[in-house]
Amino acid sequence: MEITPEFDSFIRNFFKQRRKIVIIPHLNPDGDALGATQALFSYYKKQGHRVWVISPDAPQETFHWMPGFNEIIIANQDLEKAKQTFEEAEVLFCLDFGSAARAGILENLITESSQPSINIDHHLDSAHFTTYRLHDVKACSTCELVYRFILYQNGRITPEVATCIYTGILTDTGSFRFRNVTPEVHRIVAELIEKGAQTDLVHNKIYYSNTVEKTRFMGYCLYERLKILPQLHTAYITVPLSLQQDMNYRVGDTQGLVMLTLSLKNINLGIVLVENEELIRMSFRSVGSFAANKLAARFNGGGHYNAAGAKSYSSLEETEKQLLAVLEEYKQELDYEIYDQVVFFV
Ligand SMILES: [Mn+2]
Repeated sequence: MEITPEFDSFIRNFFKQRRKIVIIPHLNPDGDALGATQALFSYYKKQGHRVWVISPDAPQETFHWMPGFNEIIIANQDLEKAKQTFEEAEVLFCLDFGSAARAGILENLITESSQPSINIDHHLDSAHFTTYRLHDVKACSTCELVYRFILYQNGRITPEVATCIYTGILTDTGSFRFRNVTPEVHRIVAELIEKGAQTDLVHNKIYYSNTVEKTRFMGYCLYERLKILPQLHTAYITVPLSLQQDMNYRVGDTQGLVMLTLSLKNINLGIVLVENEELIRMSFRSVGSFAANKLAARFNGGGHYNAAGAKSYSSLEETEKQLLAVLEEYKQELDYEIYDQVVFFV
């Protein structure tokens, strides 16, 4: 993590006064984005600043227990309030995204703002779009960087902050199983637990709080729609729109499905294609040496080494066909035994 002298002096001076702070996660914020926003929200609020989190769209209910969740301003539901808050703000934080476009409806407000702005992010394809930037692709999560950022300011990690940061690390590392997990990540987690992170609560709220509908929906997908390509060590599921209508689908119900495809023995790559009104969402997860983001890039997407995504504007059938053709090209790269690779991990 590198902090330039300019950024350093900004941090040291700017927050001496009480400030009005706006914090923004990316569209459809995940555990890392919200962990980061709510950690900083909680941290700065405790120091007496006025703080608002403005999300481009509604965060999933899964995260309702996070500190300040009910105060989040949802820009696509109340754009006027979002605009007013932007005008009042003296500094903007953009967390867990690397280009203003990832803030959806807030894109122009960010690019046209005159206040100093700070981006904290760990994505590979991150651009410099703010005044100051804390960017490290080696960080397992934006939450890891927020943690370092708070310590850099000699800030106090409260149980609330620790719990939020833990959430981001947990979700962005696939529960500590991706390649981005270094010994340092576990050291940080040890410190977070010492500071009061509610690890059992977070696990329960995120992974053990499914609705009955979601559970049945996932069960149906696994029973009826799972396809295995043994030669390619790949398992995938396609979820057509009609199925979602039949089964009372709610946004977020396919989350977790892709990890289930990856839970199979001898499967190194798991994929889920979800059709919605305008496009197909593609999720890729890998275990071991296969780079999921390289595959996502073939569909103009991106992400992390073992977790990536893309969008397709072709039909579901066409996208599946394209995917199968592209996968053939990676046949050799996909052909490994995860156990043989373990010792070679760097
Ligand atoms: Mn992240």
